[in-house]
Amino acid sequence: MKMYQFLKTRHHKEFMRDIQSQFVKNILTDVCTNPKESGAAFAPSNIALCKYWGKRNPSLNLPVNSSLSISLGSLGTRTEIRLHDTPATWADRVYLNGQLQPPESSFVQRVTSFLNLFCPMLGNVHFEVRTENNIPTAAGLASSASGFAALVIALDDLAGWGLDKKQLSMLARLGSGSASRSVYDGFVQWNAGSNSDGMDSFAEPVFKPWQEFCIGILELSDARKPVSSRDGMNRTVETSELYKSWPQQAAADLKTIRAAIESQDFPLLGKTAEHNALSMHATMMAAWPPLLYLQPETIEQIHKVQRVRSKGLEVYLTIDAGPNIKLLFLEEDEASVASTFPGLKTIKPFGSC
Ligand code: 2P0
Repeated sequence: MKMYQFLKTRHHKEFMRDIQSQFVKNILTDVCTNPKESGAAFAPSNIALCKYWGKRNPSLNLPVNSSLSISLGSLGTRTEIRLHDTPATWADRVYLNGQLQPPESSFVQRVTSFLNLFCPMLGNVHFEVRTENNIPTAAGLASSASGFAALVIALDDLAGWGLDKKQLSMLARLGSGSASRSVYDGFVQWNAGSNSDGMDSFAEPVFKPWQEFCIGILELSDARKPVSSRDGMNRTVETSELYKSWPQQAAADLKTIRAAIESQDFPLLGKTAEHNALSMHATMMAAWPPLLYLQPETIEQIHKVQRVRSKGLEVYLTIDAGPNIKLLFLEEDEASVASTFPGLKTIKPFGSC
């Protein structure tokens, strides 16, 4: 059995829970719990310019490579959480955008199994979670990133732990790797770390605002992706010969993107981010069974971006594990980019949306 298949077995899930519970205990060792009735938080969504692709430890969501993202300002998830002490028949209730979700749905299962990791500190309780996403639907923006970040920060608010951002980032990471970056605004670097206990794998802010920086969301398809990012990256690590060169390239790209942010060198940032995203897709296509998230419309738009760039429009692209494209450009080109790509939704991470 391949490792990515083994990761789905009950045996592995139980093993994973033990490791995650221990990790949560380690973080909360010297912390006092002082719960109130409810807690609330907002966390932004984020888009990686240097992608996270591949785990060195799937139980603790420890990545193979460090990554760097940009948070999307006021686009993200707002979550409110309440405690209910028993009755035993009561189950956790999870609302998404005002709708009570079926307990057997994968969304509820993921949220409740994450929250259950914290039950030893909170007693025999049930949770009521109300979560609202204002991310454009079907835009291919990872709602698990802002979702788990908002959930952890709301839980900290409810429990009165007073955790710092580094601890919040590590706990959000347990829910979803990219969530570790969503505890901050602006440019954010998630350090892969090298320790097996996961205590050195957390995100940090880059502290370099760039007012003119724009992101354009090009929605091309709202089809549900056939393979989740999680399964896709595990399969890539396991079966893609091309993946062997990925960690080295990602490390070099991260360094270049950091330098481009420092010097506000937009062409350098743009071309490195585009190269990084397309290289990640190359590792996926070389997996077996192959992972092809790009649709015909995606390929068409990649050609278009290259064509308009060759005519002098400074626009670059990045793509996550899906068919939609995110354009990168500066405010001075906003009008030209918008007229070239009809239907584009522009986000200014350092300004107003
Ligand atoms: C990223 N992605 O850096 C990369 C680029 C998708 C492509 O992080 O298994 O949902 O929960 O840690 O965070 C999506 O993966 O995966 C992702 P898990 P996650 O944004």
